Amino acid sequence: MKETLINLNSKGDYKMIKIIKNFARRLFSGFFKKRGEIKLGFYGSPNAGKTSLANRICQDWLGEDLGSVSRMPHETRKIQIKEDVILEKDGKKIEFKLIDTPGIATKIDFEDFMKFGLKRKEAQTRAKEATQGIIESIKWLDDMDAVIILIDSTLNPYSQVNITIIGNLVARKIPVLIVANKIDLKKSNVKKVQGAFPEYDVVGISAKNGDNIEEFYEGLFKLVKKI
Ligand SMILES: Nc1nc2c(ncn2[C@@H]2O[C@H](COP(=O)(O)OP(=O)(O)OP(=O)(O)O)[C@@H](O)[C@H]2O)c(=O)[nH]1
Ligand SMILES: [Mg+2]
Repeated sequence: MKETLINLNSKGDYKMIKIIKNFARRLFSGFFKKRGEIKLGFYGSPNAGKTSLANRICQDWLGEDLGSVSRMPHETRKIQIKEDVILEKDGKKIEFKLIDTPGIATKIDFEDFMKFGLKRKEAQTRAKEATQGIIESIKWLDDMDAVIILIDSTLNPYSQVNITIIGNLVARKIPVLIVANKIDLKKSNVKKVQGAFPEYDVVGISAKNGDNIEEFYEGLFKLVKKI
């Protein structure tokens, strides 16, 4: 390699070798990384609508679902991934790897699941899996290129979970788009979500009905530019 041609005697030359090495490393890592694929995570509290939004995107662009949705919290208890999701806007194509994560909660009580009709044993199993799921969600944070945070806009946005997720992403310099979901419901208050996180872009949608989904896609393309 070119490095061998450089005289190794002075400190300046060592510096030069380092620069060339770093340049080569960057160049090659760029070649081997799957080009254009953006790892997009869906994060938020249980029941915020992460899987519903991921399903909507997959339906819009692939014609298939990503995962199951339920009224009962902690429906997603394992990371679920959909690769090769290609979105197109204004002639620009972007390839995503969608990563739907288990809802993050500060407390899990198996008896809450029994209120949804689960038997004690089933409820205990779900609680155990949900706890594992939260650990998995947090572990995956580092792997994301960008993150969509889903917030149920009918609830108080100043939750410990939302504040902690956003704080972690800021620390890791991972770009964030906040989606205030469930705008089809009367109690929805998108302004309150925007007020809680004034430095972030907030898009109000209904993942269930598809309301305002075009604005969401615009926000997503804007988010990608921040990576
Ligand atoms: N009214 C309304 N309900 C919604 C909307 N989006 C999701 N839901 C409902 O909210 C519940 C939870 O939706 P999910 O998509 O499973 O939520 P999640 O964030 O993936 O939940 P976990 O997997 O438990 O973390 C389901 O009953 C959905 O039908 C929406 O825009 N409007
Ligand atoms: Mg889910």
